[in-house]
Amino acid sequence: MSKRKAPQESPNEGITDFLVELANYEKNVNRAIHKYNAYRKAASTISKYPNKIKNGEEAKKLEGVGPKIAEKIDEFLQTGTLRKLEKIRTDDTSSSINFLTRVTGIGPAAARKFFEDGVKTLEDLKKIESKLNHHQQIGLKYFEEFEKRIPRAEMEQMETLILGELEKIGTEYIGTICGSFRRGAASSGDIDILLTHPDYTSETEKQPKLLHAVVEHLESIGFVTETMSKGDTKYMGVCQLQPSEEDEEEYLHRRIDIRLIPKDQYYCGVLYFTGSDIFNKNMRTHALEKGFTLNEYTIRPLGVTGVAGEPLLVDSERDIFEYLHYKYREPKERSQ
Ligand code: DCP
Ligand code: MG
Repeated sequence: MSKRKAPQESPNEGITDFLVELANYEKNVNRAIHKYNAYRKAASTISKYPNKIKNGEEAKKLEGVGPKIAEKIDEFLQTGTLRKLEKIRTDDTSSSINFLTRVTGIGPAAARKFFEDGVKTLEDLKKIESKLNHHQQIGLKYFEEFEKRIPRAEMEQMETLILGELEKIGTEYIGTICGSFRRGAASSGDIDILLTHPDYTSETEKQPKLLHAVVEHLESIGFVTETMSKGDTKYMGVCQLQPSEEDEEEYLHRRIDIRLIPKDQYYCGVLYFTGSDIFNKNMRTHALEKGFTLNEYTIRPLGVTGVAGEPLLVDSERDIFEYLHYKYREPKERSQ
């Protein structure tokens, strides 16, 4: 999962920026995930709104914008700033914790603990490097590189390389680069790969070898350079493209996640990891209204008592949309 989201261009950029900043504050500092979701949702609808918003009243007509957010929009439009944000920005606790969570491997809880131990900055982290866990050490080592988004052209090069190598390891592998890349984004925060293989289903034994063979091969060609964690079904690491003759500069180190998914759950996984997170939430809500429960693994009908039944057969993303009578949306149309 990537930590920094791409800014959205819109006539209301000032508003969406402050909403995203408040969202991150709620998630990282207060660990108030519902407030985080509420701000993200409002930011997302406002970013799609084509007109320049004139006041809170106008914004309140949009989905996900309630009276409290409308009030903040009024304050922002009238004064050009928000007292709440000014306070958060100058508050040592908030700004330090917010900063620490930008390091991969440091979540809101670890950040607060570091802060309480007097560890607040990159310099502080470097001083206690040996006390960090392996994931956090890598996060620190590549802090600047991981903050940079990956241009689409580089994502495309990595896609070609990864899918080409996959074919060499085993012709039956199926792989998809999901995340913002699949949605057509101009830049991505990380590389999210989903893998499956016909030999592996939710009925068979686990097959960690199918995942590890891919990771080891990508290491052997020098593409995967470092590992944060390697489980039976989920790999988290670092990769880097090798420069070709024409390239003048080295490529940066990038965050790469690879997940191995049973074939029968693959398309629910592809749908989920393509996102966006807001699109997923909306689709899950729609599913519940239609009497289904949808998650990253399965879609199941809900009985009258609300108990989920057996997973439905799914062999494509379209199957899921059809079960739900939800109009199919191309990945590019799934920003919300
Ligand atoms: N996802 C989700 N809910 C979460 C986290 C992730 O639904 N809490 C899904 C939707 C995301 C996908 O996983 O699109 C990948 O997560 P990322 O954080 O990598 O998000 P993106 O790939 O969309 O953005 P970025 O370009 O910043 O990586
Ligand atoms: Mg991503």
